[in-house]
Amino acid sequence: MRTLIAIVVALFCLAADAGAQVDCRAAPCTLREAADAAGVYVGSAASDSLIASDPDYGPALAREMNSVTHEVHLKWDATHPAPGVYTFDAADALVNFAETHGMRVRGHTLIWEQFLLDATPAYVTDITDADELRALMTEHIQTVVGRYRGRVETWDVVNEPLETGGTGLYQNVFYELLGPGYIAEALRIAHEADPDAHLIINDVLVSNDGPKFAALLQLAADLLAAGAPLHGVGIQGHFFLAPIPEQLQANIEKLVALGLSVEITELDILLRGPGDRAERLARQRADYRGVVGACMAVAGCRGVTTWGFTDRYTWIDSFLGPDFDPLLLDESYVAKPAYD
Ligand code: 9MR
Repeated sequence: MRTLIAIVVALFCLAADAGAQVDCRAAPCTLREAADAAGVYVGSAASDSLIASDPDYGPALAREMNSVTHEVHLKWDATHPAPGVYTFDAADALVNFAETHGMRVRGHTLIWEQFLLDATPAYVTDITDADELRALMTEHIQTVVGRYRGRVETWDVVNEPLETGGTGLYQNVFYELLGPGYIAEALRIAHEADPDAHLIINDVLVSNDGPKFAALLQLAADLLAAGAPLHGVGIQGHFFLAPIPEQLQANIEKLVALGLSVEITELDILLRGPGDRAERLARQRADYRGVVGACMAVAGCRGVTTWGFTDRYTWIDSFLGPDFDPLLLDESYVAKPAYD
């Protein structure tokens, strides 16, 4: 009898422990623990090759994040570099890592074609026939989404559908040959390939109340009115200029009012402006707080993904130069003020 009671007590304690929640106000916790406790995603762009080459990278990623996004290896030029040729080793490696560590995967991205910076190979942009492009787009989305059916939770189906500095649809090869309906078509193909996947469009420079946000809101409303399977919108959040727009929360609310989810998908905030490093770090901290606070204030905002997590590896180094240190951990994986 005593043994039976001991077993029952032990089982009760185990169950109670499994259900215990971290209280991050009572004691320091990781970002991931804080996000788990709040029921939101905190994620990062990441690379399988850095997991392999830097022994500190993978453990820090899994410790701090409950979500991950391939920075380059799910893009068209990586998965489908030539007609009929698919390469998934690098993409698979990060998906496997995420599954091993219980992390969500955001699939970035199926369609992204722009003049300056994109991921679409020339064999696609050189196409001049609409039927040929439609068939190729269909094959690409079916193959990539189908491969990760049930494993990639969210897809950035079309990345940056709007002109970077304008309000019209970006006049890329998909728009030119298939017309503005290419976005709804891409969403439908992705939905067929994985009916449970969360499908979003994702754009940049849409955090203030300028005309580009109005265009994004209209695009989302038009897609819903057309019956397209659009479930959410990503606000990238590459912030080059201070301060963080005060309208961010209102923009999130307007998208949520359409019945869509929102997530901040590519956050990085440059160290910039006057003052010494400590002052700039404090400003960066306030700006991170502003963005995360805007998301957390709206129930339909699912979480925040930063575009990298350590200043050791950031695309800003090659885009703008070194020392902008836009992320949450420094080059030695030590938490910066913004981490709080
Ligand atoms: O950070 C990414 C960089 O390493 C790649 O070379 C580049 C092209 O694939 O894409 C960068 O990520 C972009 C993202 O996919 C879409 N929004 C803008 C990001 C920064 O350019």
